[in-house]
Amino acid sequence: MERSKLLRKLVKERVLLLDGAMGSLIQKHKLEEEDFKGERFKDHTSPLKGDNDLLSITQPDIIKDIHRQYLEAGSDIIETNTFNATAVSQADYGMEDLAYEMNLASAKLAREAADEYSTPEKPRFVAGSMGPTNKTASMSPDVNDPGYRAITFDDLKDAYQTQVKGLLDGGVDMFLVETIFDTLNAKAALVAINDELKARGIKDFPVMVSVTVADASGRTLSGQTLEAFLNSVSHIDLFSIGLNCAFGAKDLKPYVEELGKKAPFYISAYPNAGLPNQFGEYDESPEKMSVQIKEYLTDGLVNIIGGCCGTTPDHIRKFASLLDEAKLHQPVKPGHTTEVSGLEPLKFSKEANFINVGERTNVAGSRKFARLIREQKYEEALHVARSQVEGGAQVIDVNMDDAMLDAKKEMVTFLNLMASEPDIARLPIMIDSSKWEVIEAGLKCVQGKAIVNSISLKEGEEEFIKRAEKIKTYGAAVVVMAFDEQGQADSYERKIEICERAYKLLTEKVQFPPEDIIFDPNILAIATGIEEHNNYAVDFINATKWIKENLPYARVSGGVSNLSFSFRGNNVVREAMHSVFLYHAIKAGMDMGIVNPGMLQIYDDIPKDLLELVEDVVLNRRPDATERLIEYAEKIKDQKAETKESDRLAWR
Ligand code: THG
Repeated sequence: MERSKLLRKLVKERVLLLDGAMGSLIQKHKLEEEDFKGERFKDHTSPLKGDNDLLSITQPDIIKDIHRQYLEAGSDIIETNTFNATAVSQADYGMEDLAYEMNLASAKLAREAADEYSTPEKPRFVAGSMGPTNKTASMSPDVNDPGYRAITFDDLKDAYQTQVKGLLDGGVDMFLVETIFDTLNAKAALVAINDELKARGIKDFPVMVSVTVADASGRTLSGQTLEAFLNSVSHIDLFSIGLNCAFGAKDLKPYVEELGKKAPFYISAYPNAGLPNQFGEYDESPEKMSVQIKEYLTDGLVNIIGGCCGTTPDHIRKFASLLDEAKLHQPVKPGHTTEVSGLEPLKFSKEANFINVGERTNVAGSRKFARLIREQKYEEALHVARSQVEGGAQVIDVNMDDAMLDAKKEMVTFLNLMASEPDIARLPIMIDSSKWEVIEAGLKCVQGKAIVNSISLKEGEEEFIKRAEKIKTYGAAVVVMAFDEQGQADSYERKIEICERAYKLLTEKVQFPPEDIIFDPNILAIATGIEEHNNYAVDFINATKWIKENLPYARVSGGVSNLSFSFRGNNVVREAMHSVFLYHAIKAGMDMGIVNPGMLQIYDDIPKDLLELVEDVVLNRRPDATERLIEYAEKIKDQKAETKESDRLAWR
């Protein structure tokens, strides 16, 4: 049987046993500088003591012996000695060029050891260990320069891909992306795995991910909650998700439990041997630790169990003796709810009703924001983002498309700056650009699950599919505009025709999760004086209803402020138009809207006379509706208007 199939069969039958720590067993050998260097690197200029991953090349017998000890103890899965075997981490030792070879050698050693012990009754597996590296892609190491990053997504991804190649060539059965402290690093690893498997035409290859929490807040070092993290990596059909390192088994337990309640994957846990003692060492005995591990097993929390820092073959042997009492964890059924994330999760649900996306951080939609970006007043630009959060935005739309700006550079700069503000970074990001390269650059900056705004069939099916595949690989939801080769859909028929075609392509050709598709059937300006525009709002509302009834799990969004462009300068009328429109569109199923969160009036508070005029316009109820609303607008000229009357006339 194919090894991946065998693994999937076994995990349904029993809890699988991982191995324990490698480092503490290496330490017992009291290796010195020359042992690390071996014959081959005796002239290497920088010190190599401590480069444990190098030992797979210079001291292979020691590493293989450790693998054997864990296999002897009963491990079903052993991890390769490659936690730091990337060019990124090896740079500390001047060994970055050796990354591929280290992974190859380590994978071979583990493979050979596993094969020695493998029997038909107890097959043994090798997991390619991929650590987080010593750099973090979504945080700045320099407190005075929060937008700075010591490593880019692309560099990390390339380094991981080299690791993946070595591991695959050496014969691993699965990957284990572990001790994740920054989800963006993990996403780079997952993209590397995806790309390499795809290049080799490998279809079914198990991937395990294991996150670590920084402290009792239960968040990662980069600030994400567990659920936000889960949303960031769930686009991949993972073999398992879980936790390692962090605390001892006792303190890790509630987090393992939480993941198990939410994740549609098998659950793994490999805690440290207790909390560190005064010397920073972990020394919980096998007996003591196994009391906790037993609870994991009997409570049905896990499918894969093992040990991290401080655990030994004796720990693993003890765990092995408990497996018969284990109750298997049953992964939750995958749902079809749309879930995105920043540092915190955001779920589209009945309770959430309607999701507000803040429109103000858009250089094309706000003169003030455009000026701040042009003048590089980022501190103040961040205030714009923050005030939207305070005003009730649940997602932040960021758009840097302006002929005067380097949109890609500004997108990266601003997203990195936002990431350093926990009150803003809480929210998922909507990456808004008409340029694909800007979108892709943005996707490489966010650790959360973002929303791409947008793609469409404007440039044909091939380009559409290519972009959708990329977005799926990065793990984002997507806004799909009702736009095709013929242009923008402005009628009901065109809107639903394009959305249906896009839905089919996405779900059938790309296997894009339908719940991550958000259609935007175009909110266009009404009451412009041009008769053909009069039914635009009605068409949008009807198209929304059709989409929600005919395209399962897909969502509907739109840029609400577009609707009232012809009343620029008159915020009273604009707000009333938005409220009336949303009142009807939400009833028809609209899930989300790009809005000015500070400018939403409550429907019931709209003065009765204005309400009637606005309903006439929005619902296209009478031929003179526009004229009548304009008349009213002239009367109540908004004093606080942001834009001048001359602008309004110019627009007309
Ligand atoms: N669909 C999708 N994305 C979109 C849109 C859409 N992104 C951009 C836009 N449309 C939504 N965002 C805005 C932002 C601001 C305004 C309208 C839409 C707006 N701005 C004021 C104006 O022009 O009068 C600017 C006032 C000022 O300068 O402060 O109305 O439809 N997927």
